[in-house]
Amino acid sequence: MTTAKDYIQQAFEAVKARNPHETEFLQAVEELFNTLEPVIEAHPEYITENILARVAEPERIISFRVPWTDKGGKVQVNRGYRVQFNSAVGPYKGGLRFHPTVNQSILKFLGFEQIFKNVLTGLPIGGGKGGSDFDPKGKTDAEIMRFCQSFMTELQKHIGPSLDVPAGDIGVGGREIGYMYGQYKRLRQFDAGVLTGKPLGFGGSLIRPEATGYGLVYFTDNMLQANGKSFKDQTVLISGSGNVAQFAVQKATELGAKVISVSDSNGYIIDETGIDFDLLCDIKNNRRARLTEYAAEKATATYHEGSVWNYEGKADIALPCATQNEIDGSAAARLVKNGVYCVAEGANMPSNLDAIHTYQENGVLYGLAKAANAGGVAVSALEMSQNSLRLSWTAEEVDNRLKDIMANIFNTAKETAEKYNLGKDYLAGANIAAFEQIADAMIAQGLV
Ligand code: NDP
Ligand code: 2IT
Repeated sequence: MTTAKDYIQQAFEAVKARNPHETEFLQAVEELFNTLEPVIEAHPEYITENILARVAEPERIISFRVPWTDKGGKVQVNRGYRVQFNSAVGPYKGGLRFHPTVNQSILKFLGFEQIFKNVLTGLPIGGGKGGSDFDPKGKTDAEIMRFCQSFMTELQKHIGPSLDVPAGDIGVGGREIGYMYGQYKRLRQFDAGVLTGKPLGFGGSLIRPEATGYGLVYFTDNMLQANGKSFKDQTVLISGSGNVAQFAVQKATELGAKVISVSDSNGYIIDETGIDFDLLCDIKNNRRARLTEYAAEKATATYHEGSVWNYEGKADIALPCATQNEIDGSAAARLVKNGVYCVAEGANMPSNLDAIHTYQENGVLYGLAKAANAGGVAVSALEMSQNSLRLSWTAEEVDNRLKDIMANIFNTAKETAEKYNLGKDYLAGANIAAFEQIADAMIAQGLV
């Protein structure tokens, strides 16, 4: 009889052999598979059903040409994708990323993680992700609009409110969703539920812009409180300065923390008096400018080139909110050395496998991305509900639902870890709980 351990290893080797160059995807699969031995031991049918091979293969990947004209009238071509990974519990759901680094491996890692994140929310949404290697930086509004229109002209053939519901991610916010929604409507019909993260005037939900950052802080607060701590008077490092980072700054500050950093892909700000949320939002959202402007305008702030994870000062809590693999083993060791006892992930897969290992060896409270940043997609699912009901809920109602969902996710991770005698391993707890639900749903639907 194959043991759970042997099965996991064989299944991972097979995924590697099939996707040899997809390093980010393999990393996400390895991280999940590494935690599954106890649940596969408890469910021998997962081996006979070969569920690991099935769950690691996307149901469908769509890849397409996106031609558009730049402001000089020159014809440009980008590549667009949608990875429809798993629909066992609902329509494919997940963001669109516009960034020059986008490729199939990155979208497969994001789509794979989305399956488990989404089921943790307790809402009926499957896993998907998409995007393009288009670089929005420095583009005019009209260029962004033409790109979004061309992208949606193809994508609309493959999505729908009960089929696949995209949203934002890096490089895609309310402006881009608005342009894509407008094009969808011209080609199809008014169908508010086909995209989430829409502006408020045509079906968007209150609290969706805030949801990932707020949800991250709610999750972390639950994790801290379960361990006799809180945000009060804690020094917090945040990376990134986009949608997720901004609202994490705001909510952590509201709960009594002092957030001393934000960053972008060039450098980082340290502001010992606490990051000024209004100034940050004005620079990033209204002026669409760089963080150097923050340091130029705020006397207490300093700007430093490079990664914020090179910072050598003391801190208590780290909330990475920029991008994948921003924290490696040596950065994680630096955090531990400088007093960080809690890391929770607003970004997707910001910690590489060495970094996770370092947290675990040092007893760092670790809130994995799939659990900690699920607030964004959770409120997206609430936006879908409101669109179906043709109603809008108040900010307070959505925020209260978000708080409940994040508390439930933390409790699920905690209780599952306890059930399998894994102590405070919330990574394993969340992975196991999510995987079990997906595996059982797939098996109950026959050979899918
Ligand atoms: P934004 O585009 O609003 O902001 C992205 C931020 O990350 C910017 O500050 C950007 O800096 C920085 N960044 C991007 N790429 C890199 C890089 N290669 N190195 C260093 N910094 C980088 O995106 P979001 O805030 O929406 O997304 C941030 C993270 O959160 C992503 O990992 C995303 O997948 C994840 N996430 C987002 C959700 C959402 O609802 N939006 C939900 C759940 C997770 P610069 O301006 O220099 O590029
Ligand atoms: O990574 C994510 O969860 C998101 N970018 C949000 C996806 C969504 O559908 O709101």
